[in-house]
Amino acid sequence: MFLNKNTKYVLLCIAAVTTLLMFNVFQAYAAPVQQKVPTLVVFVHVINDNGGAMEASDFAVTVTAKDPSPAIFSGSEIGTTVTMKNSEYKVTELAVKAYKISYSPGCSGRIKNKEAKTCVITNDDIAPHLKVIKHVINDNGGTAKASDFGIYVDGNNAIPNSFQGSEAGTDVSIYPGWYNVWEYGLPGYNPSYSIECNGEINLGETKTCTITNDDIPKAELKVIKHVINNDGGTASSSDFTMNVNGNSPSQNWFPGSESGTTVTIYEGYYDVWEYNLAGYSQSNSADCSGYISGGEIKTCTITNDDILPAHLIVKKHVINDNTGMKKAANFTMYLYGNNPSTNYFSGSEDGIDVTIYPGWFDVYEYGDSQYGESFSGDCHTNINSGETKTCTIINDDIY
Ligand SMILES: [Ca+2]
Ligand SMILES: [Ca+2]
Ligand SMILES: [Ca+2]
Ligand SMILES: [Ca+2]
Repeated sequence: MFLNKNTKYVLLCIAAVTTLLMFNVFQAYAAPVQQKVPTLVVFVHVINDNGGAMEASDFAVTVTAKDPSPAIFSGSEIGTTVTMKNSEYKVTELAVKAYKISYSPGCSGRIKNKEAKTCVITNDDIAPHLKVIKHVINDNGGTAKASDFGIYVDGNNAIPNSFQGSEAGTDVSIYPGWYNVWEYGLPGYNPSYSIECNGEINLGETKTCTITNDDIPKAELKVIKHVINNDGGTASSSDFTMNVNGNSPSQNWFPGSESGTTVTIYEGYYDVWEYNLAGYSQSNSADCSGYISGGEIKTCTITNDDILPAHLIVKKHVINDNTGMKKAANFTMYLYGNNPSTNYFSGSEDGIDVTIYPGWFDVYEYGDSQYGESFSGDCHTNINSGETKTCTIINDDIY
């Protein structure tokens, strides 16, 4: 191989530089330069076990020391390495709403050269807190207690979400978001909800819901059933069944009573009914329907007066002057009217006396094709109390 002088020199130089570089690389791996400045690794840890959504990078960290680098930075769960000079140091985090900050011991103190320390900042989300108070006012004779009311909380992971009311209040843990507190009311109590019984609750917030139930004064309704039997009637007051409709009456079906039956009832519209009996007229006093206020006392009297019945004489007259052979009893009579004593019977030349109550009536018969049929007297008309009317149906044989 032939090399001139210049070429040899260049190769020598390359070899020298290469050797130097290799030596340096080897040095770098084999014996790194000893750490001289103090180092601090800052970990920012976030616990979101109550519905929080912040991340480590949402927290700003400041390091106070001599020449810290970096001095201000966003938090990191994997840690941020900060160098500084031999000095007192302190790590602080900018407070974030609804997170509780805690610092590990390494977050402040003194750091010397060659020292490496660790600081852990923990940020725990603060659960929203809902307090539910049940308040009962019994200033009108009510006897219910707070615990008689069942309370329910609709919301984000509310615990407990159903419980008995308490005057001292019940603490409910809940995640942030919309919520609503409600109860099963009791009859006789007016509920009212405070403003914080529904709405939105945020991390770290405390809200108080008070449900107040005020007893409603009751009213009294006296129901008197009066029966007048001056026309042969025999029913007594207890033969009539009374019915009270309204706001939770203490009883709504009961037998009538001349001395009266007292029904307690809550404020509101009401009415009193009865099952009337045939043969009695019915009249209700003014307070048998309307509106009753708390504390009011009203009396309803339903009077039933026996009605003097009427008499309807139904006669059947048969004329057999051709070849007819039938008698009155061969014809069947029937009638429609107000509660007649009979409505289906055999014809009679003497007449059948039917007791009937006032009102419209109609008398008919089952005819016969051999006989013509005519009505005389009162067979389709009105009858009054105590009146007597006669209806005659005449049948004349045709052939
Ligand atoms: Ca938490
Ligand atoms: Ca009250
Ligand atoms: Ca009468
Ligand atoms: Ca004839």
